[in-house]
Amino acid sequence: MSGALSRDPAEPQRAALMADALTGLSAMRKTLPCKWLYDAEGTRLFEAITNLPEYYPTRTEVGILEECGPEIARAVGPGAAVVEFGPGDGAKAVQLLRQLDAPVVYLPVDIAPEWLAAAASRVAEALPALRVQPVVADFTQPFDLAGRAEGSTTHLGFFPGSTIGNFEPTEAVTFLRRARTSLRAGARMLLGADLVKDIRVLQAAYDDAAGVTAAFNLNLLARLNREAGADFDLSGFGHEARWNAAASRIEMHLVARRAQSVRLGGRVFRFAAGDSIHTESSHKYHPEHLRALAEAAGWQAITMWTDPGGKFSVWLLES
Ligand code: AVJ
Repeated sequence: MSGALSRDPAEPQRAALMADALTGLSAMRKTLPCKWLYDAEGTRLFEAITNLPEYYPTRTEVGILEECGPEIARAVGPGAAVVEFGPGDGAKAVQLLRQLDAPVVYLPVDIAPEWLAAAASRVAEALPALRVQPVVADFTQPFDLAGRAEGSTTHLGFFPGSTIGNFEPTEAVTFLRRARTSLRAGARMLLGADLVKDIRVLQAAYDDAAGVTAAFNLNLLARLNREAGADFDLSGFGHEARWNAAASRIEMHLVARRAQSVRLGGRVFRFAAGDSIHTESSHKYHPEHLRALAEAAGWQAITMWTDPGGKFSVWLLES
């Protein structure tokens, strides 16, 4: 049955996964886009990562938002429409919205309606008086809020978790510029970004002792087996977290433990022992570099908050 005529809502997703896998595995340096890490199992494993002792970003950012909440609330003022790019489970939105001064509406933006619904209902339950208006859109592209922010005095974009770090720096500028266009003129943006630090801390955060990050990474191959009919032998690949100093980023790789061939979409992909598939980049910024990216996208950095250890940063940008 052709994808276009299929009634299975997962079919276009699968076709896109297949197309990305064929392109990525055919490249000189094999790669798979990190967005495919997040199926139901990947999302569950990522949640587990955020609770690991080695994975500092989530709890550090939550701590900054807690500590600096009143200051953020004063800077934003009353009556905000909060637009979150990729709301996850909505937990960070609840934390932010509770601290703001009388926010009017929460607009989570995501391409996956089922995740949006989960975030929206979590926020609605925690803040029953708030209007919640999910927006199904690819937030890496311009989108239209189409009157959904009515009654608000100001727009606040919210992009926590250092997801900005998963973009190449040039893509990060493009994202920030498009976000500025999608929000109303005079909008603000609250942005979480991980900072450069001791390599050993980074290595441990992306290659934890319990092996949860390894399972998260390897799940991508399991997903290709499940959804794209590939025949990866998971025992043939190992997880590696590599610091790329030139690009200031930690990279996740899946490294072939031995020579092997894998079938996918009627093709055969050969691996020599040690060949890797690059599955994610997580850029770590110096504050000046992040400020320069924001300014290149037309934003002004108003305030940067950080934790006492200087591990993570939260930025308030103004357009
Ligand atoms: C929350 C998507 C930014 O890059 O730190 C965690 C994902 N990858 N461990 C990050 C992730 C490996 C995470 N992001």
